[in-house]
Amino acid sequence: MERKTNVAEIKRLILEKKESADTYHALTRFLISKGVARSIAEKITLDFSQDGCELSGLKECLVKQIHTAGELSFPKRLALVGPTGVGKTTTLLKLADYYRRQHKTVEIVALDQEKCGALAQLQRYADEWGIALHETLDQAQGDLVLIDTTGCNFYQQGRVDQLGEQLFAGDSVEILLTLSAATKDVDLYGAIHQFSPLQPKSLAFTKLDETLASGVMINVSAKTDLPIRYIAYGYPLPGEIQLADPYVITHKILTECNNSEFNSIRYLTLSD
Ligand SMILES: Nc1nc2c(ncn2[C@@H]2O[C@H](COP(=O)(O)OP(=O)(O)OP(=O)(O)O)[C@@H](O)[C@H]2O)c(=O)[nH]1
Ligand SMILES: [Mg+2]
Repeated sequence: MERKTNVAEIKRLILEKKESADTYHALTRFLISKGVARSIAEKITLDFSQDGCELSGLKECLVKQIHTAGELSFPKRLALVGPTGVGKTTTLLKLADYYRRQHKTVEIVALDQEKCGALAQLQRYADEWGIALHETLDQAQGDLVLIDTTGCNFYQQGRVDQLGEQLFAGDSVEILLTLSAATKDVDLYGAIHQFSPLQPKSLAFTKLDETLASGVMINVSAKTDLPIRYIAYGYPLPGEIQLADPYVITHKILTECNNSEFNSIRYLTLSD
C-alpha cells in the first residue's frame, strides 16, 4: 500500500534525526504531491540536505526558487491578458478595489466587447466605487488604468497578435499575464510562450483556492523569467488579492491542504 507522507511526517523524521534516504524521499514526494515538478523537488531536497536538514531551513530552500515582481510603479496602464476563464475580469476588479483603498486614482477600460455581460459587470462595480469606465484606451487616465481584455485561446493562430494590435495602438501599456494556478504545467508554459510576443512584465496567479497543487508556481518561477506580481483567490468579490511574497507562497505550499482528505486525493497522483 502507498505510504502516505505529509509535512508532519517530514517534521517527525527530521526531529528524530533520521537524516536518511527516508527523510529525503518523504520530502521529495511531499513536494511532488503539492505540484512541484520532480526535478525541482529533488533540487530543493538536495539543497535542504546540504543545509544540514534543519527544519527552519526548509522554507528558505523553497523561497529561493520563487521570483516575485514587487509593487507596481505609478502611473501605470496595466492590461490583464491571459487564457479564457482564468479570472482576468475578476482579478481586475480585485485590483481596482485593492488600489482604490490605497487612495490611488483608478480607471477601468473594458476592451472585452465579446463576452456577454463583461461590460455590465465592470459597470456595476465602477458605479459602486465611483470610478470611471471607458470602452477605449484613449480617454483613460489616473494613477492606475486597468484594462480588461478578451480571453484568448493562445494555441489558436493569430489570437495573440490580434490582442497585441488592440493594446499597443495607443500609449504604452504594461502586460500582466494572468494565469490560473489550477492549470497543468504544460499549459502554463504554453501560455507564457504563446503570450511572449506581448512582452508581459509579470504574472498574476488566480484560483489558488481551487487547487491542491499550488507548487506549480515554483515550477513557473524556476523555469521561466517571469516574476509573480499578484496571487488571488476566492470568490465572490472582493475575494482576496495580495502582492506576491515568496514567504507567503512557500507557507501556502507547505502548510495548506494537508488534512487527511486532501492528502488522500493528492496522493492518487503519486500512486501507479
Ligand atoms: N474560486 C475562484 N474563482 C474565481 C477566481 N477568480 C475568478 N473566479 C471565477 O472564475 C470564473 C471566470 O472568471 P472571470 O473573471 O470571468 O474570468 P476571465 O478570465 O475574465 O474570463 P473570460 O473573460 O471569459 O476569458 C468566474 O466564475 C469567477 O467567479 C478565484 O481566484 N477563485
Ligand atoms: Mg473576462
